[in-house]
Amino acid sequence: MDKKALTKGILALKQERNAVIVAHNYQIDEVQEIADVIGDSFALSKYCASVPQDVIVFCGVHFMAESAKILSPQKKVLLPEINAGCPMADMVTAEDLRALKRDHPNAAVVCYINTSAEVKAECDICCTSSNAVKVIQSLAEEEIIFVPDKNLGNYVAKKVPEKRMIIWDGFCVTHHRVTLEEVQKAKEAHPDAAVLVHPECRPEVVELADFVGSTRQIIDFAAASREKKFIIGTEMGVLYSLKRNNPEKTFYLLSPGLICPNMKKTRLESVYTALTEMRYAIELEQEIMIKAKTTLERMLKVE
Ligand code: CIZ
Ligand code: SF4
Repeated sequence: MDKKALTKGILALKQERNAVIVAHNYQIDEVQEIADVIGDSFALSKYCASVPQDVIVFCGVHFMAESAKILSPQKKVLLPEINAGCPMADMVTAEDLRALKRDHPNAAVVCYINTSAEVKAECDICCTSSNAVKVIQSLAEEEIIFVPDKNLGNYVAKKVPEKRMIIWDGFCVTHHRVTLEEVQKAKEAHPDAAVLVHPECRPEVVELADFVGSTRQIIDFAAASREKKFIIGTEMGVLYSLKRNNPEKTFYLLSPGLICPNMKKTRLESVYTALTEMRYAIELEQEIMIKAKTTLERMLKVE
């Protein structure tokens, strides 16, 4: 089937199945085009919980579809590509975390949203890259376990020096690949462009940025800014919204390495098949789901 036929088929199936399609900011353009809404993982999960449809097609990676399921346990949440995972989320297991908690019994346990439902179930509170500083500031405990992203963890630690942070050694293979030399070169090539980067990048990269934020914050910042040119230090999928929302502005990707292979697994064909075969449905253990929901909901109270 060509793109036109696939799009038509997807729209028809969406009606038939009473489904909503959501796409993460890192998805390929064609998938973002057919989605009902585009956004970051948490905004999409909240959106899924608020709509009347009872089938959710989550175009993203595994932990994101899990979060949607946790917030909408009664709905069918489909992840079109079952092997679309997040290597960073896989860097910490519930068992690893239980061992760390035994070593630090007084610490509050904070997980980045990029974690499995099992890991979330072991934590006190979740955070995103938009609210990590606020979440950690909201905690009474002085000692904080933070999993799994060391770059986000170190970025937050600098902003909350009053806390003692025990940071897991995980990282995003895509953002961590960006080097200091690449930022220096990009700034030399485009001296009049503002540098916007994600906190999953290395500290030396973050250090040279004009603005540090989540995908949503980068998209909002570029729209509100008086600047006309931007160097973008996050996954290339955000260029879709950036260009569409700001046709008069110019965006340069900081590094050609800023591409997440897992996010690119979902194609129009995957969405079509997901709706035809109702696959792959996310199923979670009841107990895990209840505990992980508490972890996510505690974050909502901080926002
Ligand atoms: O929470 C998300 O969607 C991720 C992983 C990144 C971001 O900055 O939006
Ligand atoms: Fe995971 Fe990084 Fe891909 Fe995001 S960009 S899904 S953190 S590997």
